[in-house]
Amino acid sequence: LRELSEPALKAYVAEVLDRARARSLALTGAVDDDDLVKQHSALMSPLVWDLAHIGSQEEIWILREVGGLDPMRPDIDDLYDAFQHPRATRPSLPLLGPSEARRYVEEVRRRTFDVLARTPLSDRALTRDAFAFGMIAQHEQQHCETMLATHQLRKGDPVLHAPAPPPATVRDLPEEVVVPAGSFTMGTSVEPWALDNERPAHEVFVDAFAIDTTPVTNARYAEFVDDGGYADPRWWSDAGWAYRSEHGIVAPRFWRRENGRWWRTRFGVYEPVPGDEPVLHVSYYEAEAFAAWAGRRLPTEAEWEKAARYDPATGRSRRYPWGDDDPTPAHANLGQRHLRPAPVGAYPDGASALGVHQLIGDVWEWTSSDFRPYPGFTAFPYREYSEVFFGPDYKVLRGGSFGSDPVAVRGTFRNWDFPVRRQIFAGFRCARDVRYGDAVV
Ligand code: AVJ
Ligand code: FE
Repeated sequence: LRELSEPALKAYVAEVLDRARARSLALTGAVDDDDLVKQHSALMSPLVWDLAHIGSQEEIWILREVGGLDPMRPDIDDLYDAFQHPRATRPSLPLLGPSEARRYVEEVRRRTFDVLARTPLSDRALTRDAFAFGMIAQHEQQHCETMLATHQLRKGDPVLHAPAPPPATVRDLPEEVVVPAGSFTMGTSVEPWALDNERPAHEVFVDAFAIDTTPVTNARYAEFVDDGGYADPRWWSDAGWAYRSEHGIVAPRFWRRENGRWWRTRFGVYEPVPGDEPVLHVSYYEAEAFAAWAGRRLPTEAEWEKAARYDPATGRSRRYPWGDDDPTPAHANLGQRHLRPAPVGAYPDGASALGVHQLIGDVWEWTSSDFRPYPGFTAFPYREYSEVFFGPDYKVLRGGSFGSDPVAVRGTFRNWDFPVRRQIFAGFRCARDVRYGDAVV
């Protein structure tokens, strides 16, 4: 972005905004109006709320803040403020109906393109006005991933369709990669569209560790389940055991045992659980229990980022595992191109310098780290984006899923959620300590 001329930067902004809108309209257009206004799960908003909320945020940050325009609909600001109304109460609000919501987002977008045309996106503005456009494109795509999770919870016939992801092309990958002790640069001060919580760049010393070459697969996870892992308190933290007991959890969300094998429903299609895909729809507590059962642990956030970005040949941190180039379909399973994770070994071109695969795309990966600010953090452009979530209640997830758009995923991108959450597209990989004198295989 930094090297683009102003017209090229504006064309890029237009492209990412158009791509986000195409996805929002596909996700909200796939079901009828009754389905749009209904709540498919207490964890999620009605789809029509997400749609108008996307427009409302765009109105606030582009039309009012960048464009200096007066509010179009000051009466609706409060309805679409995520902090005013918890998700469970959103269906009872006097929300815009489906056609009103569509008209509203369309009108906001028309004015956004007017503001884009008349706003200089010079070098200085790259940190302010151009950031606002990047933030709004990322925001819409984040809600597209949320809407995709709502589709997964929705009952009924399949309405979303996509081609299968690529098959595994590398087999017999080593089980783990050993990363020697040393410091690396975590976070970024230069990535133009990095959000506040990814900043600033800072050096972090990381002890030697080993990390799984690929995310944990369904086949491996099923061994834990079939070994009675959900019934054995030895593997669970106290909080995890309490959660599992209270909710009667016996397997990943959407799994069902039938005729001696595991099945699942995926966007309305009932199918056998594919053994070679990364496990999906597990909470942090389940990931933690699996790791304990396997004699391992979850990676810290710093370990994950070092495995993804550190290049031992140059000592630098890359933007992405494969290098500094933006993601292409050869690198990672992103952008809802495929509506499922790819099998492990499907993306050799996306491997990191250290040889770790599928860090970006496929499934979000739980880390053992609480969501905390980096040293030198400053909230930008508003406290409610990240700052109010810092603390022990949220765990960090890294890497993005098949449902995340490339504009909203980076080597530095940090996602966070409660450790009980399973409706998100989350899996994990394991790590372990490596002590001096350990055999390195
Ligand atoms: C970063 C995914 C945790 O969806 O709650 C959307 C992103 N922030 N609207 C979320 C977000 C405001 C956020 N996560
Ligand atoms: Fe939002």
